[in-house]
Amino acid sequence: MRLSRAFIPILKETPKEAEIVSHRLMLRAGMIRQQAAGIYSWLPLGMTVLQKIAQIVREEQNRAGAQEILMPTIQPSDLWRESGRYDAYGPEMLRIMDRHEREMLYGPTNEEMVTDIFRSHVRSYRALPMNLYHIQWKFRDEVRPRFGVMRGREFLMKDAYSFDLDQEAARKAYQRMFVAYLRTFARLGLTAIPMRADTGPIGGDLSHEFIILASTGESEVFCHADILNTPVPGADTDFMGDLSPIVDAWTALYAATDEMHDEAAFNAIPDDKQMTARGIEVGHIFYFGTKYSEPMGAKVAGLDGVERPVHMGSYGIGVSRLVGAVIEACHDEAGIVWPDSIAPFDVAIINLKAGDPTTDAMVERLEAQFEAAGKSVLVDDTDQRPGGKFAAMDLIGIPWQVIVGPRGAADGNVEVKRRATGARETLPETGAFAYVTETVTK
Ligand code: 5CA
Repeated sequence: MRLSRAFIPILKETPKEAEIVSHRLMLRAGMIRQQAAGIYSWLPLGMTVLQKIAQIVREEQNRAGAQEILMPTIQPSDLWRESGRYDAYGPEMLRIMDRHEREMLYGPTNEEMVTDIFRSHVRSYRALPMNLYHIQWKFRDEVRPRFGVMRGREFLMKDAYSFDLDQEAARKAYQRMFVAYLRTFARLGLTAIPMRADTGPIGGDLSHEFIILASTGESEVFCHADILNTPVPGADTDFMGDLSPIVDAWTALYAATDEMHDEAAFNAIPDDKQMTARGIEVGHIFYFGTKYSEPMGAKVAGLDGVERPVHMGSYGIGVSRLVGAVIEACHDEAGIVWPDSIAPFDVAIINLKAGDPTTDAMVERLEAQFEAAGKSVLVDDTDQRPGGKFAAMDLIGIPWQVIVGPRGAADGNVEVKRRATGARETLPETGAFAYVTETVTK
């Protein structure tokens, strides 16, 4: 992609309405545009990152045995009357009347709808365990949408729903998602800590929030400092095997959000290991048993032929919130520092003298070499001053910059800069590709 053709509307000034760094940087880098309070358009750079995050979430859900579906954003109110949540949900729910005066709503979550799908098609324990997920827009009419995409009204969520015969099997389903979440957030370059959490309007009595630590986080959290050293499970994890050792290792040490905080338990931690911090909730998992299956009649026959309400859990990840959360965790004074796994481009090639036959030819060779290896490349072919080019590339945070200037090009050299560390190397043109690709972690 050529920067001269790319739609990346970079802002020179710092937008005044943005209170936190991720919101400021997303606006300055031209990733999003606000259309109404808490409602955003995603411009090309933002859209690419959003899709990359969604893809990692999807791969880890599939690895854990969940199956992808797509439910609509608009739901009929009848389902929510069956569960009793239509009135209980209150003004956060956006209620819509269609032309036949049927009450509809823009889904804030999908427990009712997925329970309806399940009850219409599944009758026997033989179909279990089952986990269905989708990645779909939600609407919650938040009292105070703020911090850009971090607390929006319309936002993209991955929500998965597990179905099991009994509580014991449902606990295993919960563990599978717990472990999938640890892997997902690690692949996004984040350390997310599972913390005992309140269940709110979703219900149930077992729940963990996955929290990343950031000074701008909305929740106050408390944990044992050593929890940050717990190992993340590998790609070879057997999700149908016993995951208790992994879950136990992550839950043995104290970690709780303020709603679940137990002062006495926290004080029992040695003083130098007591950690109080602010955090961003990037995921939330729930086990709620038969809360929806019982009133909605979602039953399965067990081995004994007797029908019982199915045991359920639900598992959310804030996909659009994660774009902001990653920036909160990965930035410096100059701008965003994308983790390699979700960067909008893998490599930026900066032509310091666009129009010069030597630099142009070198840029084209490098671009072809990276693209042939499946790397996405943004070529800065504009005629801006070098200072402006460097500032723009630092702002949008592409992990590698390959700088092609007329002097270096005359000697066959380029400069390679790692955005995260600022480290620069002068290399022969033929060495740049190997240097970058051998350091990129996918
Ligand atoms: N049905 C359950 C699990 S699927 C559920 O809705 N859980 S939730 O309410 O905790 O939301 C799941 C995740 O969505 C949260 O952890 C958070 O990361 C994200 N989220 C929730 N509200 C917002 C919002 N207003 N803006 C952006 N992301 C949000």
